[in-house]
Amino acid sequence: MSAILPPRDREAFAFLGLGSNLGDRLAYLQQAMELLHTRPSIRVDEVSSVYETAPVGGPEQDPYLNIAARVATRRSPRRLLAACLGVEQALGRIRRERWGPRTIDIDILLYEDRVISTRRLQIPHPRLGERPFVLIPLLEVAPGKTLPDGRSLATILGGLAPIEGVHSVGSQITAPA
Ligand code: GSY
Repeated sequence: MSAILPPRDREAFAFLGLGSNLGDRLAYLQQAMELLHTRPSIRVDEVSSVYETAPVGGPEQDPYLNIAARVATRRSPRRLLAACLGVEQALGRIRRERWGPRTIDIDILLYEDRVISTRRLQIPHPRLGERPFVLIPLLEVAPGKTLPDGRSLATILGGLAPIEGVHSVGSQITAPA
């Protein structure tokens, strides 16, 4: 029946990248998934397994746990971003320094095949193609996915080999029911 709905009422699929390197990292990732799922018009559909990853950029800091998630949403990209920022705040994220340690980071990586470039929001995420800690979990929840420019995620990841500093620690986050 979705074909007869006007576009603004249809669910879109978006892919999120999440990371945590402060406190109980696993608990923050699980809570982020639960909180997003309770926000209006967001359904967390699938969650990747968890990877422990060496920090990239910023000051010396502890390793991250990273995951990716597929969400179905009736929100616009801008309203989805607002929900992600709200969950970051609820989980005590403090923006002290750029690329510094954080309880939780939630990035919109992809939103359908949309390309958006505003000061506050860039989709696809501008550093997506450079970061194995993003691409590896993302491929689990978006197998076969291509970027709006036609490049496949798998091909981009292949170009980053050899990959170091990304280790699977299993499927420890459950997708909210
Ligand atoms: O961009 C997200 C925050 N972040 C991460 C991260 O999530 N994982 C790793 N391994 N390094 C990072 N550096 C930053 S900033």
